[in-house]
Amino acid sequence: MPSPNVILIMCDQLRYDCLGYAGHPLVKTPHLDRLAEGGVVFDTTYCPSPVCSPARASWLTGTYPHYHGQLANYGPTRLEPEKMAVLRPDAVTLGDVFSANGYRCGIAGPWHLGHDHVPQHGFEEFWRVYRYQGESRPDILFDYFDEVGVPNIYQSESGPANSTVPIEKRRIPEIQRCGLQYVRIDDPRQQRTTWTIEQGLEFLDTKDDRPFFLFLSVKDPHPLIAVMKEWVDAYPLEDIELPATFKDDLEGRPAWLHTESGRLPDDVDESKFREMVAHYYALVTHIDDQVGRIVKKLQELDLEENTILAFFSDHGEMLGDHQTTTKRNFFEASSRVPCLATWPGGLPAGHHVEAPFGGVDLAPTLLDLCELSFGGPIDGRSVADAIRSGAQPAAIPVFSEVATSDAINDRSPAPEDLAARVMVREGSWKFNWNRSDIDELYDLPSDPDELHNLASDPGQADRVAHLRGLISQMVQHTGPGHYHWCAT
Ligand SMILES: [Ca+2]
Repeated sequence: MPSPNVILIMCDQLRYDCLGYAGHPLVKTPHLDRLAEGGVVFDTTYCPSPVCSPARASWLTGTYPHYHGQLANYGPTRLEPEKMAVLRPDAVTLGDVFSANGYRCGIAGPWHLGHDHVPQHGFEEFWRVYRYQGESRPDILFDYFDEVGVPNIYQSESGPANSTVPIEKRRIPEIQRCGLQYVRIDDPRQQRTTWTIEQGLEFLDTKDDRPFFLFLSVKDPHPLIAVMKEWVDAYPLEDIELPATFKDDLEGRPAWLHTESGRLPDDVDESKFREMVAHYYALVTHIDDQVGRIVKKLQELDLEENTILAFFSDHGEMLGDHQTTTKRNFFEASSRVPCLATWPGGLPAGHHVEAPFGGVDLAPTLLDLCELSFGGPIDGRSVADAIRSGAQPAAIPVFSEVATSDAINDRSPAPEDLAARVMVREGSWKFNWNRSDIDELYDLPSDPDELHNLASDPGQADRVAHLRGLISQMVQHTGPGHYHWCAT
């Protein structure tokens, strides 16, 4: 059989449980449900870092942030090396490996790893990256909005004064406080995921003799949550339940969680919040609909049988869990993500991998399925052999690392902020080692809502020591970098 094609669809801020196949009682994702039935679902996947750029760099390199070195979010004003906000130039990504092995590579959507306007890392031939960082022009997506004459809903308030969209239609002040802006749009051409998918369709339509690697970087359902009314109407507000931990006072948990920007005020307007959730669900359904267009195109071009399609999210979304929105913590909603892979010609249908799966494991697994490898040190491991035969890979600990919000958003280049927290999940246990705050230990089967922090329980001292040891080993495997504080 010729080398398989690979399509990577990476969403941004999609919760692990907001999918039909994951058992959500409301969210409609018929196309993804069909993919799950026809492929391999990694039921318990953790992102390598619960924030954008560090996570993306990890998914693409199979390495944790301490090794790839992108510890903060990229932004055009964050180019100094000490801010650690740009992917190391010598980092080896999936694009580099596929390109070096004769694949035609293409990317559409945000790159978000540094110098977004410069084609790089194997994607030079088809680089349809919009900047996402707001004001920089030219921007391929913003130029498209101008070209077709639709209002640019993604233009931020500080953008050009000639924007045709009134500010009140771009941002909803009450919810902006909570970090999750939402708005309805009237014209489907205003939607950025639609545009990204259309670039992907063009890439597929121009296929040549080479195998291909297509990376579709879907910026949704990250705010701004902009979605057509028809999808929102599918989610009546009276059906939407607030999470069980919506009023969590965080007693016994680290102090930093109280002051995060996603922390909801005690008097949050619950009906407005439900409205935001309805828009989030609606946008997930829109993403699903767009994934369906890619699948249909593969069928039309007779490419489905020998194309590996992986779908996942860079990190999750709290969506009100623990009185919080967005991410940057290790609670399940923030650190767990959906992840599935289909390949009708090479992977079994309906196979569920139950053991925890690390975000750094996906890239080496995809390469292995194509009989390729990174050829250098990485943190992840391939589970290709197990999933090809419908078996369960051996359970190993999985990790996640994150900086403080100050470091992520450019206010602090201090190493103690850039490398602040590490999570390990082993078996039923989750341990969070917080550099400058109390640690956390949760037994997930008996405490799925992560309300009872057992880290200071004397009866758990041996377990805590063991889990710290796992983290120490992990960061030393590829060198601890700024995470030297947990290397001993
Ligand atoms: Ca993100």
